[in-house]
Amino acid sequence: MFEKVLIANRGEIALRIYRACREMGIGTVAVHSTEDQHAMHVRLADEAVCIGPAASAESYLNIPAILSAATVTNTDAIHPGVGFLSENENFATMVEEHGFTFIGPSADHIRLMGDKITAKDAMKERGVPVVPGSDEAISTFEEAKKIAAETGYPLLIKASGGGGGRGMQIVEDESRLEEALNIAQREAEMFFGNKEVFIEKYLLNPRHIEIQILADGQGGVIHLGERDCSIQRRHQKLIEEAPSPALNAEMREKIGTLCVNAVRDLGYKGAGTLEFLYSNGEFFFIEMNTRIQVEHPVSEMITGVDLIREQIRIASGSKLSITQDDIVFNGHAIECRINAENPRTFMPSPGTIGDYHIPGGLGVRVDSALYAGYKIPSHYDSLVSKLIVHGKTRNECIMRLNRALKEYVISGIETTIPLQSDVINHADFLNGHYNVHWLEAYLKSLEEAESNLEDSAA
Ligand code: MV4
Repeated sequence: MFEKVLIANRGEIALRIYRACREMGIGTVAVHSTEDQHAMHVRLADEAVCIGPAASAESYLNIPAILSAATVTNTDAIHPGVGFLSENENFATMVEEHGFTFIGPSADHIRLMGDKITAKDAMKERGVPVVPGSDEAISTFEEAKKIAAETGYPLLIKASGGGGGRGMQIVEDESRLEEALNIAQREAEMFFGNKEVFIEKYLLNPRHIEIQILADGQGGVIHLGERDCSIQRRHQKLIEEAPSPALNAEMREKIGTLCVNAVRDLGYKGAGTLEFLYSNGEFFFIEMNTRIQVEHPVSEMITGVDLIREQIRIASGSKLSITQDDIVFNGHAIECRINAENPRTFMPSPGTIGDYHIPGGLGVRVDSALYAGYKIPSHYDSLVSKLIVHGKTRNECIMRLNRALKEYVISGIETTIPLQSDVINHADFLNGHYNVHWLEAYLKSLEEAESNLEDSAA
């Protein structure tokens, strides 16, 4: 096992990794920007190294500075966390070339999944259902028309180098196809430096359901069920839950087994997530994330498996200590991503935390690097806390989440807590009747109600 791990990240995920290392008796090295000198991840870690100025490009994305920090501290392994360098194949390669262990999959698997066309092909070949569309990049209008004749309209043009919703074009009919193809290709080149685009049938009101897997690279592969992440705005998740209100045990077992077999055949190693669109009772693979995810705690809460600990064990060469039969799904978990943002406009709201009180009690978990007096920098992601609640049933979980959101005091900044309170008490959420468009439609209905009020006042 490693003696020392460098955590190449900040905020709540850096603390999450620190906690796993501590419990495993592994020393920790924090890296930080000048702006983050007083951050909690720096205060907790055994050692800390400043790797550059506030701008991420010069600090948390600064590969030479991070490798130097690993060298001077005699680090064994590097955990990239989420975002930043976590899915950068070049970073994974450099880490290994410098004699450190990358806590994550191989650079080859990161590359394979980073390209959405090769990712889909790899999964389709291995029996995982994918969205109908082009199996290869589309370059000409003629090719696009041919695929459109098979998929029908509406269809979606996506960038192969994209993901997370950037650079997509919805096409309603053939009159718009040529122009949309040109726009998509130009944007793909501009945003991702890869002009390859592909076509999919546009699914109208899908849920976003993802499957968590763990693979040791030695034949041991398990799934930890699904997470329903459909409550999103502009591709930013706000609430995630497990299990999904849309699935039963039989459906979970079926899709989970398909994922496990594909991932084993790929020779994949580490934690990973297969993202699906779920529509009319069917799963369609769209992307695979080759990192741990922000919402991993909901899977931990219902399985009792420490996913970060498993990532570290796998990277150190251990086989999985658990088999699929050891995974027992227990109760229900919901995560609220609490952002330092206005709860209606989502404008960032950085600032200094005044009073700070975290909720507690049975089934309540807070993953956060906040503390009273902490100054939230404006340079980074606005996620400041994750409130994760577990209950025996979905209903118990929602009741508990209600009281935990009410207990949580974060003064000095605006947060998304009021919106999350409203959403979890909405009839649609209570019934589990939502899809990826629900939140935007809800926000729009709030705006319309407001403008009607203004009209009647005038
Ligand atoms: C789709 C889709 C409908 N049909 N693909 C957006 C983000 C990226 N991960 C995939 N996305 C979508 N792909 C087909 N063929 C609808 C979306 C989509 C979406 C997906 C997941 C979560 C939220 C979303 C919001 C809008 C659109």
